[in-house]
Amino acid sequence: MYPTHKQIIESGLVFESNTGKLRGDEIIEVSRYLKDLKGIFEDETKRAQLDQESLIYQVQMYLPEETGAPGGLYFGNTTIFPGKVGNEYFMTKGHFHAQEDRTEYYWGIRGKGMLILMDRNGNTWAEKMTVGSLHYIRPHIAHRVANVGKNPLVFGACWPSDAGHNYNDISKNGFTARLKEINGKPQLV
Ligand code: M6P
Ligand code: ZN
Repeated sequence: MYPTHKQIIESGLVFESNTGKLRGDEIIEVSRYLKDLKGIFEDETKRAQLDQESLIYQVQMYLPEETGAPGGLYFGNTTIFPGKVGNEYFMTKGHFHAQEDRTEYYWGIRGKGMLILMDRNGNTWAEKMTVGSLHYIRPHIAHRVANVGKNPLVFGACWPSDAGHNYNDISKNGFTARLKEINGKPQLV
């Protein structure tokens, strides 16, 4: 698996900087449909009435170390399609890290979004995500991203291989504010 001394090789991995797409043999892809997002949006009745096969977001991931291994870095991207459930924008499930002090970088590649952040005291705020914006997610901060534009939103992510995902707290209690379109613009309410 390791190259020999003085060998020059290709990495075998490509990150397309304009689209954010990852290419390589070991890239994993996950698709989230509306049917996978039960309880994520405020208006669950509305979510259940919409086409359950609608693709809401897709994730590409490169996970070169074993899950939970200390010291490794995972790399990925997420594409969120434009749309809303009622007046709440399409968004990721959102999570704390299972090892809560683990951090993460997100960066905007395409489209317009909002990175919604929440601390353990229940304060929720958001950072505007645009092409080229860079976001550092601090320890103990839950994070989710919403697409607030008319085109697909693509963002990159890099996180520690021992971070893990804690979805339970979010599926139980949600974030303490929701990002909705009010008078034509995104607002946390
Ligand atoms: C980013 C990273 C991934 C995460 C994905 C989707 O690419 O943070 O770890 O899985 O976004 O977010 P979520 O898991 O909250 O649906
Ligand atoms: Zn994360």
